[in-house]
Amino acid sequence: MGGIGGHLTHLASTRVRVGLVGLVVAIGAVIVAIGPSLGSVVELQVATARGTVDEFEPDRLTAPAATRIVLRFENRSSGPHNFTLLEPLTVRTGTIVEPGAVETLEFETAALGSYPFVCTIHPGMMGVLIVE
Ligand SMILES: [Cu+2]
Repeated sequence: MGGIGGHLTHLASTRVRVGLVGLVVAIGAVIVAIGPSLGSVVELQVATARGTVDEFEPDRLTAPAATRIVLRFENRSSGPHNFTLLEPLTVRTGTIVEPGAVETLEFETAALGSYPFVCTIHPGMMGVLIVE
């Protein structure tokens, strides 16, 4: 009796183990899939050019979609500037960021695309955030 019964029990427990491994793999895949919304944060840095040239450095930022962004804006120039993402993001620093000042913005990226940003004080001072 013991021989066949033991063999069947062994088969059953093997099947349970395979099932558990599959479950763990499935849960892992779900965590990877929703990872970006579960606290992963992308840090971006953007500054203004040193001196008197009205430019962002860099003027092209990239970030993944549906991700929490912490963006650090530093005004390295000798005049006031701001960092203003245009609609639909509408994320902005104060209107006047004094020379030497830093402002940190937090927001979430949405759909893929190009999101222009400007300094509202200086026409033509612009850049783009590419969500890819
Ligand atoms: Cu400016």
